[in-house]
Amino acid sequence: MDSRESAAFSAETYFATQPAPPSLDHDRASVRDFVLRQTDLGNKVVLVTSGGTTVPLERNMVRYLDNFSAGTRGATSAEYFLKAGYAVIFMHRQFSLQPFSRHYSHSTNPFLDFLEIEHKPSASASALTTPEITVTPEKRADLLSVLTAYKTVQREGTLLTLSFVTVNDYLWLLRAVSEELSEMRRNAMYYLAAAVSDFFLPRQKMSEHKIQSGKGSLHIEMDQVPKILKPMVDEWTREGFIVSFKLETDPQLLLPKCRQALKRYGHQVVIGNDLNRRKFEVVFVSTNNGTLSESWLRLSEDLHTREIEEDIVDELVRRHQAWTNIKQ
Ligand code: 9Z3
Repeated sequence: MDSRESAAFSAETYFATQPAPPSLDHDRASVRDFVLRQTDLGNKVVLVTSGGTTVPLERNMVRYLDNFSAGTRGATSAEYFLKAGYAVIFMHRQFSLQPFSRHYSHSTNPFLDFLEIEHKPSASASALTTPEITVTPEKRADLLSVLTAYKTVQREGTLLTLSFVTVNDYLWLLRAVSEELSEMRRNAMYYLAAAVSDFFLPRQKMSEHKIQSGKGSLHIEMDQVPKILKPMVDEWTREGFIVSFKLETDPQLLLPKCRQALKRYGHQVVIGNDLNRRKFEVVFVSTNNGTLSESWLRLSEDLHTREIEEDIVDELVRRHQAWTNIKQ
């Protein structure tokens, strides 16, 4: 696909021409209530975005382009933020991994595989035995720890889950959530781990029905998705602590692209990750009194049972604390 000729939409033009998702008002209201409640409780709030966005090619969608992301980074980080005492707005791609349930993903650790059926003898000797469900002994400790954390979060009401599918859903929802969360000023953090499409097909150019295959090869010209971090920093978030992720596959490009993003948008941290090394190595790029600072965070070989998100979140909680201590 050739990106040289694609038009650049400003955020303003984007929102003036592309339709809002039907659930937007409902989602905005739930964020407003959540923010009010967390403010009363004195909790800091982090918005975690997670999973990839899609770009539909037809209005009655049969085909779409997708951005790679299982949602591991976002779901895992959300758990560590909750553990650190934050309330979390978890904005994720529908059906991607979620905090807590991610441990029992259907493909890697299907929960049916660690449940057992036990036949307990019934009170009367003549009656049939009653089947009961139990957990395989070697899985009990892990399940108990995940379940305890999950139930605590449910009881305390510190997790709000919202979902998106298309890049259009994502952009509208991100703006609405940011505007609501900006009420918390410096007590809000924005952790943008979702993998967001760079190109999209505006509604006005989309075919109404399924694109037919009879005409040979398919040529689609896509427009550029507006650089949403700009209005996010300048207009929507009012002093919030903003962390974006940069994903590259060419290691030579990673640091230059992180620096460029930080310079262009002026937010607090860019975390760079290489697609193939992202589970054990990331780089934090930020500015310190106007000077660029870069620090690598790596899991050592012997710590492969540890999750790198634990260290990422520790570092961000520390930096966010320093950020909230700055008096304006
Ligand atoms: C990331 O870089 C995430 O860390 C991953 C996580 C998508 C690599 P998984 O969910 O993967 O654990 O499988 N997210 C940001 C990707 C992105 O689209 N960044 C934009 C860019 O690189 C800037 S916002 O241009």
